[in-house]
Formats: sequence, structure tokens, C-alpha cells
Amino acid sequence: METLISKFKKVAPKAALLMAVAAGAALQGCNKTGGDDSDKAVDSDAASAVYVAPGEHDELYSFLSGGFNGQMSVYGIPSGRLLKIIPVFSQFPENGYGYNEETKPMLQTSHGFVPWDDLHHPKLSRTDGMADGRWLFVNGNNTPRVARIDLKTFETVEIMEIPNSAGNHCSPYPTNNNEYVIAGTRFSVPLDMKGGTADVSMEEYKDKFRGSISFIKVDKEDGDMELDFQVLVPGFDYDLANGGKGPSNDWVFFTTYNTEKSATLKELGASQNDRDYLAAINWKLAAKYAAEGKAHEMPANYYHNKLDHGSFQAKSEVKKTVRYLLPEECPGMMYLLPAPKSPHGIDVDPTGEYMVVNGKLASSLPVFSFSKMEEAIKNKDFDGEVNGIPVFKYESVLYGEVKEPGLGPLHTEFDGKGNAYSTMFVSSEVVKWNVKDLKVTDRIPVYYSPGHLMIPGGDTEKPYGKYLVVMNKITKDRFLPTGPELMHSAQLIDISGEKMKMLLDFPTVAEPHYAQAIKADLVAPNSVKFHKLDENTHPEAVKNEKDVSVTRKGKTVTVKMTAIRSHLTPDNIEGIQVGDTVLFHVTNLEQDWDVPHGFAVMGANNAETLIMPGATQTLRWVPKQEGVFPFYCTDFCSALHQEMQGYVRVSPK
Ligand code: CUK
Ligand code: CUA
Repeated sequence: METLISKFKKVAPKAALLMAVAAGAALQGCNKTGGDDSDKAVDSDAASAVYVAPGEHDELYSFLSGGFNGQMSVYGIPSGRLLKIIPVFSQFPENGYGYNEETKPMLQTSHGFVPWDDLHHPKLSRTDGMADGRWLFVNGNNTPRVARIDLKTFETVEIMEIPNSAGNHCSPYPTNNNEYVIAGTRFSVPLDMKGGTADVSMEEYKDKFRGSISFIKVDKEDGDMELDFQVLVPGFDYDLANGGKGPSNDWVFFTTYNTEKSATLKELGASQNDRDYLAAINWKLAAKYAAEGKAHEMPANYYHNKLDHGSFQAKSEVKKTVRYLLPEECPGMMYLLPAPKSPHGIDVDPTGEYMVVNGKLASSLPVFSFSKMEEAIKNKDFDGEVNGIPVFKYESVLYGEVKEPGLGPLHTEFDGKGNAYSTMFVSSEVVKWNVKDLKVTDRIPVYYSPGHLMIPGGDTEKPYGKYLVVMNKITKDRFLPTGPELMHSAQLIDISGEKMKMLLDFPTVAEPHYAQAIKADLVAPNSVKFHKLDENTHPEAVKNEKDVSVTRKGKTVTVKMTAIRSHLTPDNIEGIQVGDTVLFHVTNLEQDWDVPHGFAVMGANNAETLIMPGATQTLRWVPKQEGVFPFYCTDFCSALHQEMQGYVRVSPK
């Protein structure tokens, strides 16, 4: 321990200096020579490698997080075509998500209606460790939430709030058969164990603050999530996580920072400035402890929102308790591996043996060995403990270090051929290295300052090692200037050969963090084309034009309408008064793919809503003035689209 600490101390200032110099150089480079560099970096065959002829389909779907826009975007790879934006945590006027009555409950939380979040990490559901194309799990950082997108409809179908969490960043990580989706808090939270946060001073941090790792059960058939239990971990900050595979299948790993806040100097090996931890949790053992009655229960208050396929309606349920385990009461469940200061991503290679810790401030990339970790557990080869959790000796779990890989490593992915690829935020490059001998074999400049990178299947046991998508934090001169605010960029790199080849730049929808990709034939054949009208169970659906109605009950007027090419029925609505609550329930009678109708009312303080064939959606309107207000279909649906219109009369009270 001693020698390593002094080594870290020696290295740290030098690394910091190098980083500062490189950062300056990188920024200068951006302004001056970015264009030239890009020309050199692009392979001459790049255009044909990404060309998907008009009418042809891409080979892969890729799902890029939208960061602070709270949405997901879907791109075709290799073309970089934008295929869809899927609203998750944000209202989306384009289709009425979060505006119409059916989907509003999706955005309900214990803090009220929160129509925004900071979405960082998508993860595809898995079968035997491989992406299966059924669901996509994503996290909301800000108001801690985990959502599930159904890839049959590319819709958000479930959002669950996470209690005892603040900044749901190391999330969501499905285990290899979706037994659990695991979600860790970023900020530690003061807990009074009575539900909600305790009013404690920061001086009490060490004793009163805890982190939480949530274990969310996923139903094998329909994917429904349920918070099974939490592990209340020491009060570090938790950054990122990843699950094991193969031999390490039962484990999940978390990088931590700010560990000195919750530990004494002695516990940190007298090195509080140089070390944080990689935390390892045996999720199978945790589940066993929880099942065997080791779990306690405390009050909680969190929303669980689900969209029903048949009725198109979302419902919120408020949960009032949560079960939790304390690691100090569960031997063998949790361990700490000393890691370089403030590590970012933790990535496990396809064999499940190597854990790469991306220490963004360190000059080398440590690679830990799972078999050495098992050995150290067997031999009780520990170096102290934190809150009753054993800490390994660095040497006893280290496989080796990649020396001077670049500056500012953030994330690593794998190609399944024994190579790893790491992003270097500060030196602005992707670095390829060999997992076995830890030697750097190639590097390619990217534009600029990459965060995550993604190889399709690169986080599974069998990566599809043909492409790499790197997502950049800084764009500068990559696209035509658009004022101070620029789109972020993703770049597609060919990794099929020995040397990486730059193929394509494309702008992304807001800031992508992580992404996932999957072969199109695992998703496309299951895609729903339209909803069957006779299976529509919406209580206000009208399946025949002659059944439309306008009815009043007190101050509420219910309008049951239909839309079909090319009219809205009824198209003249009378009998509404100022201050009424009007509910327009519009059923789209079409039974054809890609014939949605839209619906909007002049001056209605709401968005429009888009109604897919066979579906029913509802807009709520409280008219504030008398008059005659037009309404119309917003989606150009036929040659007579413009004629899809009508009037609603609002009379004085
Ligand atoms: S984080 Cu964004 S670059 Cu939230 Cu996964 Cu590393
Ligand atoms: Cu219906 Cu335009």
C-alpha cells in the first residue's frame, strides 16, 4: 500500500500538469486545425462504408441518450440517419407525450409533475448476457427515476421513482437475464430510516449519510419493474456501475468518489487524497439475504407509473415502504477495491475476468482481475475495512496497468477480439489497447473531448466488433456554426481492422452520454405497425363514427370523437361554457400503418396530440373566453388533410 500511495502522489501533479497543457492545446487545435485533421483522419472508402442507398435499411439500431433533454434518440448505423426521438422524462409536443391525459401520469413523482430529467444511460434488456431487443432501460439522474421503453412500440411504458436516492447516475444496469435492474445513487443522502431524508448537519456526514443501491426486479414476461430491496452502502458518492459476466456474473461493480467524506484517514490507508474505491457487490448473495429475511423495512414515498397497452392510459401507484439490507450485516456481499482518485467508468471485459477502472485523473488505467479478487476473498487478504466492508490490497486484486494510455480516460468498451477501446477526454482520442498484455496498439483523434463510446454489444459477452460510436462533449467546428449553442456530435469509427478508421460525423439530439446498439433483425420484425381497433380498451373510445357524443356532467364536458381520412366527427361542437373542463377523447379509426391524425384547438393551453391508428388520446381544455374556436388535424394525412377541421363554440357562463 505504502509504495503505491507514494507512486500515486508522485504521478498526480505531473498528470494534472500534462492535462492542463493538453487541454489548452486541444482547445487551440479545435479553433485552428480541426478541419484539416478531420480530412486526414477519414479513410478514403468512408463514404461507401456508411452509404445506405435510398429505400434500404441500416444494419443496426442505435439508441443514444439525450442527456439533459430527457429523451432517447434512435439512429440507424452505419448511415447515422435519425430514425426517432422517444420521449421518456420530457414532455414532447410532437406526439403529445406528457401533454395528453393518457401519458401525463408517467411524469408524476413524489415532487409533483416533473416533465424533464437528465437521461444518461440506456441499457438493453438481456437474455443469457446478450441484448435481446425487448426493452431498453434508461435512467433519470435529476429526479431519481428508471424508465423502461418497449421496443415493440418504441414507447416509454414504465417509469419508477427511486427512493433514498439523489442523482440516479450509476444506473440502470440489467443483470444477464434481467433478474435485476440495478440503480445506484450519485449523492449520498441523509437517512433517518423513517422514510425521507433526515435533517442532519454536514458534520454528521460520516455517520448519517448513506448511498443506496436499488435492486429492481423485472418480470420475465411483460418486463414490469418492481423495487425488491436496496443495499444502503457507505456514504461515498457513486459514479458508474457495470455488471459482471461469465465467472463474475453474480457481481456488479461501482466506482466511487468523495470517499474521504465518510471514512477516517486510517480507513483510507492515510491517503485520503489519492484513493477512492471500486465497490463490488454480489447481487445474487444480496438477493439471497433479502429472501432469507435479512432485510429491514422503512417507510418510503415513491411513484411507479405504468402505461397500459390496451387502453393507452398510464396509471400512477404510490409505494409506501422499501426493504433494505445493511452490508455490515451481510458478510461476503460487498467489498472495496482501492482505485485511483475519482474514477469514472467501470467496464468489465467480455470474458468477465477483467475490470477496467477509468481513473480520469490518473496516468495509467488499472485493470483488476476477478479471479484474483476471488482468491483474495478466500485468503481474507484484506487491508482494513470501511463501515465493516473489507478493503482489498491494491496489489492483490490488480491484474496490471495500461501505462500512459492518454489523458483523462472516461470509458472503455470491448470488441470481443481481445481489444479494449478507451476514451481520453483531455487528449481527445480513442485509444485501442490489448486486454491481455495491456499494450496500446492504436489511437485515433476524435472531435472533441469524448465521453462515452459504444461498440454494439460491447458491454456483453459477444460484442459485434465492427463499429464504434464515440460521443463527444465538445463540437466546435464540426458543423456549420449555429450561434453559441451547437449540437453535440457522434462519430462512427470502423474497428474491423487493425487500425481504427474514421467514417462519419453526425449531430446528436442534445448531449448523448451512453448508447446501445443492436442488430436490426432482433428488433424490426417485432415492431408494431398499428393498434387493432377492436383491442382498444380505452373507456372513452368510440369505434364507429355514429357513436360519437358530447355529454355534460356538472362542469365537465366529455367529447367522444373519431378521426379518419378526412374528417373529425363531430365537427361542430356546441354547448360549452367558459370555465368548463372539456375532454376531447379522439379515437383514430384507421387500420393502416403510418396514418396518424393529430388534434389541436386554437388557443388551448396545451400541445396537440398525435393519435396512432386504432388508439384513443385525450386533450383537456378549460376555455377562458367565449367565442368560436377552430380545431384541426395537425398531421398531413391525405389530400384532404386540410379539410379535417371543425369548430367549437364557447358560450358565456
Ligand atoms: S457519464 Cu456522461 S460521459 Cu453520466 Cu455515463 Cu461518463
Ligand atoms: Cu388527419 Cu390530417
